[in-house]
Amino acid sequence: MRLSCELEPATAAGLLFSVTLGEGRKSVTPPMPNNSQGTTSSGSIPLVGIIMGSTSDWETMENTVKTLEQLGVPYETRVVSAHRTPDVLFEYASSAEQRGIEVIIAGAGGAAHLPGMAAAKSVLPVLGVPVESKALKGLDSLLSIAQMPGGIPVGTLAIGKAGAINAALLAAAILGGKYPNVRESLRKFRESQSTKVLATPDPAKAARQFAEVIAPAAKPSRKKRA
Ligand code: RP5
Repeated sequence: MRLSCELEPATAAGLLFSVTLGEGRKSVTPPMPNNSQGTTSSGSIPLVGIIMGSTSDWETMENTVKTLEQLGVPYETRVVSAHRTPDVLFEYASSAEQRGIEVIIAGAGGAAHLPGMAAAKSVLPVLGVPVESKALKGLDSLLSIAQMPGGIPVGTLAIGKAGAINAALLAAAILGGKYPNVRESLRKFRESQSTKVLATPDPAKAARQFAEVIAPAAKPSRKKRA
């Protein structure tokens, strides 16, 4: 059986990821308005492949995208389900390296096999983001992703938003060894984060200032009736 994948030309909805199985052809529709290559410098080849098990993971994985955008790291996004579209997963993971992807970030929830299976089909570093599940609050996702048997590692991040942000930062740290501009972006990100924390050393004082000075000044003044 022939199995290949290709990117369709851009459409209004973004790029479609197509899978060819033998003579048949199946297009997987985008999960979100811009399910596509996202870059800050247009035309850049994606270095990070962000995959997720379902469109319902987007709320979490959007944080990975936002963080990579802040750092100026080109990425692409796809819904690739280990359980519902296993052939797409195999094709995506096994072709990622030759397409120029250098790090895969995989977010999934529940019995989350996506990161582990992606890691099994590629020698690229795979970072797993456990998406918070309804039933077990993401503990199931965390254990499914972290407890890989020896031999196939998945770098596992925290559950939910924090993990999604950190996956992007860790991907940037990995890429920083090869791309000095990415390392510099990461350094600036850290500096700006420290500056923000140092700007509010005493939250009690800041809250008092807000209540006494800023909030009253922001209130619309009431006009007196004649
Ligand atoms: C996993 O199942 C996905 O990663 C998602 O977190 C979870 C639930 O998927 P939906 O039923 O919301 O599509 O494969």
